[in-house]
Amino acid sequence: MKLANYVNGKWQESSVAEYTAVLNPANGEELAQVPLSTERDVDIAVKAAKAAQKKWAKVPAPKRADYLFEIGRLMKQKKEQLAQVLTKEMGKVIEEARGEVQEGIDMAYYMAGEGRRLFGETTPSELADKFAMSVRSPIGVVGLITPWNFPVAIATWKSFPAIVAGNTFLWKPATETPMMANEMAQIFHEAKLPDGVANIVFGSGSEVGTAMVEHRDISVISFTGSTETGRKVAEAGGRNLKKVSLEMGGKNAVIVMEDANLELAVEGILWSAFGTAGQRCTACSRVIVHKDVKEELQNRLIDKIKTLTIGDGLDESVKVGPVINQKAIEKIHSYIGIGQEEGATLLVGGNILTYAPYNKGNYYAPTLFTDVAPDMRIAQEEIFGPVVSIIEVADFEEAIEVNNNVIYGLSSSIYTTDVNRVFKAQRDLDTGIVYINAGTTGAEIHLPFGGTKGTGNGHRDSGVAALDVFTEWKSIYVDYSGKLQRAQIDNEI
Ligand code: UN1
Repeated sequence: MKLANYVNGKWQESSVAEYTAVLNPANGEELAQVPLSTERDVDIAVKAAKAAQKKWAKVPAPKRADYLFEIGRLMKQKKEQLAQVLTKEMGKVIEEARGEVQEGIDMAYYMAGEGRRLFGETTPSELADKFAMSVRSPIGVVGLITPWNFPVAIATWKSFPAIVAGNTFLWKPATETPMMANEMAQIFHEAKLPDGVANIVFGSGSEVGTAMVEHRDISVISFTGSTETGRKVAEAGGRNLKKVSLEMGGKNAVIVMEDANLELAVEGILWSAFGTAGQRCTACSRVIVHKDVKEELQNRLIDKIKTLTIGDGLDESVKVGPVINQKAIEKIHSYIGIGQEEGATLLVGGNILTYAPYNKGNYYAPTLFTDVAPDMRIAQEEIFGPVVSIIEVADFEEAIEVNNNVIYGLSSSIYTTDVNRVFKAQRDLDTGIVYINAGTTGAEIHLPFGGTKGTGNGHRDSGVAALDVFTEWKSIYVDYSGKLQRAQIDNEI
């Protein structure tokens, strides 16, 4: 199957006939061919999006929302089909794929509701017979650049608020997961979204992504991906005076205090560290544990990790699927040597699964390190795979300090039964998302999603906060006094 860009309501071949293969990470099977489009394709799509936006902005927001209700309904109807495609192309286990599609459905209905809110403010004017209010205005054409690890959910976090607010978009999905984007194109089409509102151009970050960031008619770039690429996007976006919203890496920790329910903590760590084979921005890659329970927690984790079933995510009994590609395998594996050289102790895993039936896919054994010092590279750098480091601490204060002592600030978690510690932790953990007695993953779509420090640049996906990325505030003053009234001058009593 050769995929085609979706531009102005039609599937259009890229202007250059260069393609790359989309491979199933579970078994290496070729699933599709994705075009490597060019700057010219971006330009054509932006022209269509720009023309469509003028009309789209005039459609009343509750009407725009009706399309989202329909998109949500279609996603729900096709949930199983979408989940199957997602597992095949990305590798996450089918139960999680269903969860991810559900995240998209939730976002559709939630943002559709915003069509009847999009609240601004009315406020008294300082002058008599004058009215003041603020409204959210659409910005224009927005550019969305999304990663392969959540190929549908993250795209919905960005595209749905964008369109309900009256923008049109150009979306560049990751080349590893274009089939999900193609499924979404079909849904946009079936929902009869007006031509040019949703546009998808496939291709590389260096060609298509760069063309988007440099394009004068794209006003906003919303990007989720690596810190390295995010920095380039921010630099180019800054030069071009674009609003740039970035969602990047994480080095998320679960803190386990001596008074924690250990059984619960073990479950939370396993789920958030090895779910999606550790390939979530929110995945737990550090466990910060109080010295009194370290041994016990460690032993329980070792036992449980050994029971995790690894394999093709389409098999319902599998808990850990493959990682995305061979490059990821190499990166993950390189950290095993780095950790051991720095003096960490490898407890479980640390190997590529090279024997049948794993030899056809990209499988990495769930891995646990202990005696990790907080400043070791395995405790500081994002590995993006099923690798966890145990760090021992003496008390609560040290646990918070270790948690915060990384360049990232996405998600954190603490297991404790002490209510005073709970409130101190939720105040002092320097991350955009904090969990109490739950692992580091599992964000819900109606709350802001994003992080502090090197994780982002102050914006948020999801929740009402997403609307701030895709709207401009407009302040409106209506003077009905019939005379000149000068603010700050004619308002003395
Ligand atoms: C991501 O890893 O980039 O909270 C997104 C979670 C999911 C979203 C993760 N709802 O883990």
